[in-house]
Amino acid sequence: MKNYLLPIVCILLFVASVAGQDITRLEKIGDVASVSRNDNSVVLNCSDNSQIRITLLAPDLIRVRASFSKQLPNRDHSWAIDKTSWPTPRWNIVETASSVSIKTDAVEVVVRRSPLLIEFRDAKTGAVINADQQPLAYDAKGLLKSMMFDPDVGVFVAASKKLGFDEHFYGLGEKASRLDKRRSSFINWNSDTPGYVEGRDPIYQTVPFYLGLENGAAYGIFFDNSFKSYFDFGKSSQQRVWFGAEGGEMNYYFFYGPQLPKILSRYADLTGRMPLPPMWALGNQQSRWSYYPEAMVDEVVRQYRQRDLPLDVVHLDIDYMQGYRVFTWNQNRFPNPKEMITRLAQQGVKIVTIVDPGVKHQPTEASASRDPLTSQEQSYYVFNEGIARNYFQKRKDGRLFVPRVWPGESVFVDYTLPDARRWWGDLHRAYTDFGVAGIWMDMNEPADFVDQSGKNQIDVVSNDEGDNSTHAKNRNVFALLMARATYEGLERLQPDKRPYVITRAAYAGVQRYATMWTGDTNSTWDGLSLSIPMFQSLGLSGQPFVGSDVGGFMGRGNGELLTRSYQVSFLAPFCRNHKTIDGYDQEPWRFGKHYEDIIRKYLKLRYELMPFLYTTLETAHRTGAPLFRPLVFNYQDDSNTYNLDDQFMVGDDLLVAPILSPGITSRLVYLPRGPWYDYWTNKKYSGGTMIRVDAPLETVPMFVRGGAIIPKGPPMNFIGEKPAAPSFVIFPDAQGKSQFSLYEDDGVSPAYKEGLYRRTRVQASETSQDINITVDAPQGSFKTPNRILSFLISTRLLPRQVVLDGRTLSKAGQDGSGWQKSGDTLTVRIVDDGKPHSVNAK
Ligand code: MIG
Repeated sequence: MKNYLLPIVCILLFVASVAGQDITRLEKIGDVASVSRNDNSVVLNCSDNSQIRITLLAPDLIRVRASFSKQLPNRDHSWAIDKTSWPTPRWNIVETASSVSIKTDAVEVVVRRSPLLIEFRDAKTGAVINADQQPLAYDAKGLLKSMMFDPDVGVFVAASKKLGFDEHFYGLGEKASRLDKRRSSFINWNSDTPGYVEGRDPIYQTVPFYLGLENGAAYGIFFDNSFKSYFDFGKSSQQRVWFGAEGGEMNYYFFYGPQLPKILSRYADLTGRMPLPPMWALGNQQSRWSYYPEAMVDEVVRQYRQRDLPLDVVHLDIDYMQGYRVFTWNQNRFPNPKEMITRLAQQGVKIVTIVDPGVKHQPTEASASRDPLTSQEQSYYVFNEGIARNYFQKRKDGRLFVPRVWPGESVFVDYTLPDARRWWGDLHRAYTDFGVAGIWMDMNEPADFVDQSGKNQIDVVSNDEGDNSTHAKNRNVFALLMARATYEGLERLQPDKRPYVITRAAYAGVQRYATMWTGDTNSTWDGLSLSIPMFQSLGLSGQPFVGSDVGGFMGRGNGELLTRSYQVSFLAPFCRNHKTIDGYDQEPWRFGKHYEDIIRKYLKLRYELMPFLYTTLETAHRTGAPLFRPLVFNYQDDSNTYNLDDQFMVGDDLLVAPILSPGITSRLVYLPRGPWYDYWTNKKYSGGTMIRVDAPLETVPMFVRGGAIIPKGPPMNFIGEKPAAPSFVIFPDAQGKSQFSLYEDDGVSPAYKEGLYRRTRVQASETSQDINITVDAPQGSFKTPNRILSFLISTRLLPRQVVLDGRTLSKAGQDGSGWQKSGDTLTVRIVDDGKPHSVNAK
């Protein structure tokens, strides 16, 4: 019962506080009094001494920064921004008596002088994309002070935009809400919210970035402000969208598409790209709070292997440590981590350890051994070092800040200090020395058992690049900086390996350092259903590597729920079954063979689709396009997709419509313009319509886009078990054409950044007379050993001959090449020697 009441109370409190914020009563910025310009920006000096700087970063990226009743400060710092210097785009400015027009090749910013209203238009068509509903405003009279987290620190700032009659809203990071955020409002204040349900807000992360879509044209707004922030998409008023924060600057970036992928790509330019994690991060993962001792870990792995279930990673939750002391190991439970990890490695299994920010508060004079296996009961090296170096957070009055978390009384590192970040990163040798492969960061909202609202931390000071600011500003970036410390530490400790970091809390930009999971979900059908819009929204907010505890974290699941849950997560980037300490066991076999057999089918399919998933992951790294995405990302001209969040796409080519309630064995599926092919039966649909399909427990409805070529690999128990030998399954579009560019690299090292990858474009075209397949010369310097590439196409054609590079291909060549027609499927095998090839079958 407890679990249910808490969220309800919170929702009520939340509704009350937002209603209390009538932003129309705030002081509006003055009129434009004068205009000055420099190389890439325009400064509007206002009648009330306020200033607005409009900076043209790219044709489609405009920054708006304002200060109220004072000059813009020189200090301009953000933890989120990755790229600060941009080549000046072509632009011009035209001033009239009533307005100022600033125009790039893509966007025209029209500023009305009085009242000061900013409008963004499409530079080519003149169409208004986004317009102020009232001038930028601030709380000059302190009207909102009573509801603010720290009224002594900030002044509320707000921007308001006209709400389009048919405008849809996406993004905003991790929110327990549906895909389209229209007529909803949200707060950003990183919070530990176990057992959250739909509507609970805020939860763990803050990504103050949203997308608007109306009349087929999309834009984005990133309000880069780490204070407690508010977004209202037409909830408090039908006229208005507004966003604001309890301090800091009015500072936002406007992105113009009109296509969503272009906005996501620009957002990745600005806030950074997700580096490629190791390929095995896409492998199946298993966790539990907590697996110990060592023999238990061995047993889990043994079960996996014996049951022929693929597995790449086992996670160790907080009980591997000595009394929850981070960077230590409990010697009774894990007497020899290195030996255990080596043993598991022989079975293809990697270990990821959890790390919390709370360092046990353990003042002692004695010096402690830095050996993470030596008892730290008398004296704890992490605490001692952090104290000696003055890296822990303090209150304003100079006292050490002592929150309570898992170790009991604890301290937190001031991650805004570069030296402290370096120290924290280097501490991870306690794991990497033993072969730990990745770090799972928890509790970094930061949670504090004394008081989860943050009040206990209100006067905690962070260095913040010399700003010495307090919690009101720093809470939401705490996890981002912890992730940075961890990622950079792993990079230094293991320069030849890609870091793998998972985080619970975050701020915008976190994708540069960490992947994420959605925290403490419920083992319920509602929880499962909610995971889809959450993954989709995260993907639209610059975080492409996402996942949820498969089966749900809290409560008691069942075989059907677990199976359906795998039918969602088998294509999520992060696929990890995890369960709370007192929850019912839910490893894939726990509900009996019937369910286990179905789960096995999906885990195996995930591994077979690995070449496709990995290629899609690399696309996300390079372009910001998420793997797990809503249909609107690819079909934004199709209004049927605008609030579709019970089905999803993976990359451009797979569409999945999972079952999200018990006892259901068929469902409606919307297929956008086609053709589409049923993955299981190959049945062809023309698309642009709703279909009903069967979905017995063993089948998740899944479709392939006509025009795709899906690369598949051999079945594997773990990533890298077998050499890649891609087989390409061809799904022609309406013109009979299809194509794919397969991405490959060594899967583990950062050498891909230096061009050590291989990109192989394959194309196919089918007519009633013949089939042509081409393999282009690969790009990149990664070499694969000679191997067989297979092409599979379902076709009526019964070829009399197949020609490879102008020569007849025998049915079974000695080098493994050949072709065959069996049933409807034509299979052609060619030797991949890294050269271009062409095949004609007729
Ligand atoms: O206060 O480490 O979300 O995955 O198992 C709970 C114990 C702390 C919360 C994480 C969960 C993890 C648990 N942690």
